[in-house]
Amino acid sequence: MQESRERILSALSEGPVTGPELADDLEISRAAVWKHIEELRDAGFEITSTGSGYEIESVPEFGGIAVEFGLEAPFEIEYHDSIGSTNARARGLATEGRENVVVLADEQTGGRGRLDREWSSPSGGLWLSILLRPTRPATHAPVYTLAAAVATARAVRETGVDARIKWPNDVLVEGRKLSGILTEMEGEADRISWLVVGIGINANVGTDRLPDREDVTSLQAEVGEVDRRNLTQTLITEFHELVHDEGEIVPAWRDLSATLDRRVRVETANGTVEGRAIDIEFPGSLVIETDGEETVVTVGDCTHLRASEGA
Ligand code: BT5
Repeated sequence: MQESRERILSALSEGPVTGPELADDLEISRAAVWKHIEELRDAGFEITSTGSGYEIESVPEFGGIAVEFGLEAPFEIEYHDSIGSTNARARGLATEGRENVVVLADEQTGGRGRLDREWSSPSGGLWLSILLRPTRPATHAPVYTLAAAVATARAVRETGVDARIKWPNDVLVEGRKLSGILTEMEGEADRISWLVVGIGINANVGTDRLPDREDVTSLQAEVGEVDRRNLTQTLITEFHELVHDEGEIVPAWRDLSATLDRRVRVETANGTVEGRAIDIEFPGSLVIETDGEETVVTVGDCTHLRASEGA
């Protein structure tokens, strides 16, 4: 966000402030202050102007500036009413050298899951991609998927749903998929160049606009309309805090897991592994026990089996 707009918002968040005071504090002209105020009004902020100064009466329901307003994490938000895919846009920004940007959209027309699967992203959902440049080896990338899953589960739990994480990248409510995560990166073996963590949450969308399957749900279906601005801010802040407190990620994931202690079938490039999921290991591998033998899987599609199913 432009620095002076950010400072205007921060000054306004503390109560009424006059144009001349803002101009003095920010060392910009009164005309520039007025331009920023008009820009905020255009973005949907209701700002009144009284004898005691400008005052924010209401913040828009959603959008880039609305999410940045009061966000306690150092990210710029690039908002689109509609876009092909926020991950594709974030990858584009990465090649321009950008970092610490969140691409956020109300609707995606070409949303993607893993292995280029389609991801339904109707208007009303929460579709975002976080672009980072971590100084870490490429092998650590899966920990960002874990952190995103924990952040997502924590954020949606605040709306009242009992969200749990299915390895490696789904957030479920009573076995139904509410959210999916797609992490993409580029780098050398010893260092990540950029990393894009894409998170999709079926927020204010009816299940009639989602894939026609029993095992899909939305926040609207579970608890009714939610405050997407607040949800987005909580999600980004949780994610930011987790990636800066790495020791917390795996334990937090264990606490919120729907997969541990379950019988699972995991399809990997090297075949199928079936057994009991007994643990998760840094940076994100699942440990499966089959007849007393342990197998560690790093990538794959996981199915939860009923106790009676499988070998
Ligand atoms: C995922 O893939 O779960 C990762 C989804 C990531 C989406 C976000 S949205 C923001 C960012 N921009 C993007 O373009 N992508 C990311 P996967 O585990 O492969 O699951 C995909 C499967 O989930 C599909 O094959 C469908 O069966 C199902 N599916 C599609 N849309 C869904 C939805 N909205 N909710 C639940 N399930 C869905």
